Amino acid sequence: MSEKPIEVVDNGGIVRLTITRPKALNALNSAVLEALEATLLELEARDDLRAVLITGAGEKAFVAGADIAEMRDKTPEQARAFAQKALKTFKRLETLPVPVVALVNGFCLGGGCELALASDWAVASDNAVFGQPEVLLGVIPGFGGTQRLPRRVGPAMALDLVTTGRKIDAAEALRIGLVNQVMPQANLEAYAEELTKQLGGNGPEAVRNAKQAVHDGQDQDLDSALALETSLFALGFAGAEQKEGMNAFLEKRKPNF
Ligand code: CO8
Repeated sequence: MSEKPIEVVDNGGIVRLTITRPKALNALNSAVLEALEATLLELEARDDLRAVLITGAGEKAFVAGADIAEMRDKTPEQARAFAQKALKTFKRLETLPVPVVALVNGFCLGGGCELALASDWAVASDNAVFGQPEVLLGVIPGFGGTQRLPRRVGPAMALDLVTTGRKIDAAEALRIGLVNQVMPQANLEAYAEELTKQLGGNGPEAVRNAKQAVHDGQDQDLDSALALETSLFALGFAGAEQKEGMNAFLEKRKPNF
């Protein structure tokens, strides 16, 4: 591979990550996963990070899945290690303390769909194609699809997608809640960049706490999750953001976070 597997563009804490393997439709092989993890480790250590956009190079694919050529000859132990490598990396992405937007510019299949599911937002071109086609390869999703997909779209639709392996278009992905927004490819870049900038301009403490409440709350019973929300809500009153946000409202001006 001549290109760097992950291209990083940093615009004052608004970071764009591009998976750069267009000849293989950005399929996730070990090199890509390792580069993504190393990049996320660097991002985690920064205190000026405000938002992340993740996409795939080229106009055809976001990510067309885990690399089938690399997986074909794996033993069960090697397959487990490969899946664990991806799960660890996707978890890092999911738990970044800033909003993560997936810009889905084409095929978003298997591990690609699972990568979008580990992002907070997904915006897609109207020609994007989604699916968890692993059963058609004789396996099941291994990068979180059987767990994050039902959490996003509900168990009935998740079972449909993972057991049929059928592909769905962007309109259906929007209807079932897999993506937040769909638009023509020509408008997508500008929209996703603006959205990421806008999300990055919100108060970072409030955004971090909101993200944690939603993610951590989903795996708890309702009472525990509501208690978590109360703790994070109250925590907000300990920081400068709450004072600035509420003062700005009362003074009829924009807050400066
Ligand atoms: N892995 C490796 N190479 C790929 C992949 C992939 N997932 N997808 C596409 N490519 C390669 C093709 O082999 C081809 O390479 P070459 O030019 O050298 O022949 C190149 O990208 C272009 O692809 P196509 O010629 O196939 O392009 P088309 O426009 O004809 O078709 C498709 C596009 C429909 C996206 C087609 O490429 C396709 O079906 N790809 C595979 C989609 C898929 O099944 N994805 C799921 C993979 S499995 C997975 O992600 C689950 C992970 C579970 C983890 C388990 C841990 C071990």
